[in-house]
Amino acid sequence: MLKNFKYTDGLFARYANLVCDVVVPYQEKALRNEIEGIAPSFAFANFKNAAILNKTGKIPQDGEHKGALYLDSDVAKWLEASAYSLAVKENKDLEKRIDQICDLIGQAQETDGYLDTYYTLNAPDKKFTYLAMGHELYCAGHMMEAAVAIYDVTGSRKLLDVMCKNADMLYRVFVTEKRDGYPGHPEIELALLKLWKVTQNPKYLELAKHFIEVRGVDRDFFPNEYKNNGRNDRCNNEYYVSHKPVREQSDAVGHAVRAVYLYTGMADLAANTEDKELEEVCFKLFESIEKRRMYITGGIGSTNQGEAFTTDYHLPNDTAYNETCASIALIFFGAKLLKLRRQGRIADVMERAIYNTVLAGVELDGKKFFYVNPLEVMPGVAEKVVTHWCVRPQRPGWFGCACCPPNAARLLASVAKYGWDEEDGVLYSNLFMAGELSLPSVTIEVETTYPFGDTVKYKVKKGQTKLAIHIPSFTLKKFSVSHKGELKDGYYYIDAKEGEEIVLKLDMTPRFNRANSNVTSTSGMAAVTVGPVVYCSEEKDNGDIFAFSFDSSKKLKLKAETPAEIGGFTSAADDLGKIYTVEAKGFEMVLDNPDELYVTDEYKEVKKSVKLIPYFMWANRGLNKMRVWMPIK
Ligand code: FUB
Ligand code: ZN
Repeated sequence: MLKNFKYTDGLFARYANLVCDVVVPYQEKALRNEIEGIAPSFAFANFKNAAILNKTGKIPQDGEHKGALYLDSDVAKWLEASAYSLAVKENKDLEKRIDQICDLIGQAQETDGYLDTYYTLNAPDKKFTYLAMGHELYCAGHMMEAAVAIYDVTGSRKLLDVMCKNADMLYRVFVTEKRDGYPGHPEIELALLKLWKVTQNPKYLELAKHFIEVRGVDRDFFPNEYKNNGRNDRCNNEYYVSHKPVREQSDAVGHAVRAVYLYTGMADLAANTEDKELEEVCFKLFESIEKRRMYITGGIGSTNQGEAFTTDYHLPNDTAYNETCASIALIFFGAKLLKLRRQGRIADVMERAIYNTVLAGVELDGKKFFYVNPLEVMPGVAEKVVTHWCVRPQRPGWFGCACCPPNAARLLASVAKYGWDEEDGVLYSNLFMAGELSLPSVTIEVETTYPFGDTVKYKVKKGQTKLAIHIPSFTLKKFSVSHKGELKDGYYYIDAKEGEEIVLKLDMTPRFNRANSNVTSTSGMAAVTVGPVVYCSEEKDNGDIFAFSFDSSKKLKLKAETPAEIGGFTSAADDLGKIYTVEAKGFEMVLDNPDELYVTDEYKEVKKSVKLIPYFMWANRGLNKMRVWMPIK
């Protein structure tokens, strides 16, 4: 759907253009270590040095691998984002550079197909001996994804051939020669399935299935690797999502990105092999996330300890980890689940993740990024106190472990892939986006300012189709469609014919949300949403937000404003146009003597209104207190 869809305007067009014009060039410079004042990256340097070693037999002076051992994956994700950006906007220079980088990657590949600059440069005799943390298969997976993206968008097979050679080598090692083990960081499973789809080589499907099926069967595998690699600490199989064979898993546990990349591969495998048992497992895992382990913002992974899921309903706001990559993974997982069952609740979760955590992961100027996405921030505590050290109150320009920035780039450049789907003559509209979709069967133009507007218009310019429109759950009780159709599992099915205009009206009333009482961190609190967008209160607009309580008897008021009208945003926010803000009424507690720590009667409650802005726009106006959930009376 990527090449078939052309954005016109609106939020996703804004981000797709931002990725093309700012994010991709900025990240290329960051990866080339050309930006001063941000965490250095040696990602391209490592490929260059591996290529020199392959050519000359010698590592150049000072040419050993530097940086995190999975740095190759940053280049891969950036390449994937760049390829998608070419589908949004033609860019001959970038296309040429992508091609040159593919040459470099080919030169860094060893003759047998092995590709991983860390092991090639620093530990050639240790290949595949530390799958738990070695990340060779993770990096290979990301590079396979990049190869498929470049092939899809440009038709170039250069990197695809490199990665097929790599996959052939992996097939030989793990299937033909039966080497034990499976990836410590899942990713290659979903990537091999992509590679299989474009090449139709059955070995890639078989290898993906192999890695999925052997996971967690030998539970001593990673503990033994720890010992063999001189590690004396306990190996936590849950962290690696290898605590049980995948078919026995039912709760989302462990490192959130590892877990959800794995589930994505499992769901895709289930869909392509009609494996009902695996499908059932995937839905149990999804339900564990959707019903018990996900933040209102679509963030997942409650703790920084192991960047992991914790336990049911444990969703603390100020120490939330919510890695940007984990929410991106949730969108990938959702897209595969939708192939199995067309249920609107899956698209609801995708909306939560994208409109809140994923967008919050990128500064409005496209040059700074969040890795961790808390729902409450007190600048004096964040980053300082040991329990909050990973909570950044402002987005940095780069990270030593920079997995999230290029991941956000590849997602935001390819939202159309998740927004649309076509199967058995039905065109699914999963996410609303303004633009024109041209398929052999039908051309449809969509007009909308969603999520800052209540109307979505589908104009059938050519052809006809059965159109299934996702009706988000927030509006299921109140929506209208200009055409007669059938509502089933959160999708509205219509026969859309040439020349017709289908008008969908949604209920964008601002609402208070309450969490299940098992979520102790939000007890007595409410969060405001308008459609899929979660709102937050910032000190910049409202002063001491920690002294404020909502008045539940007062209606929330919706306003359409530009960032300039709200105030304090840089010009980078101007192209957002009119967004919704919410005015909420309530009370502010004012102590008679603010020097006191505790008081009984010596305080007043004064009436106060606060302005709420979309959560994804927080931390764009300097250091600032922020809160999503606030007490309600
Ligand atoms: O291990 C590679 C990446 O780094 C993971 O996906 C992230 O969670 C971060 O740990
Ligand atoms: Zn990340």
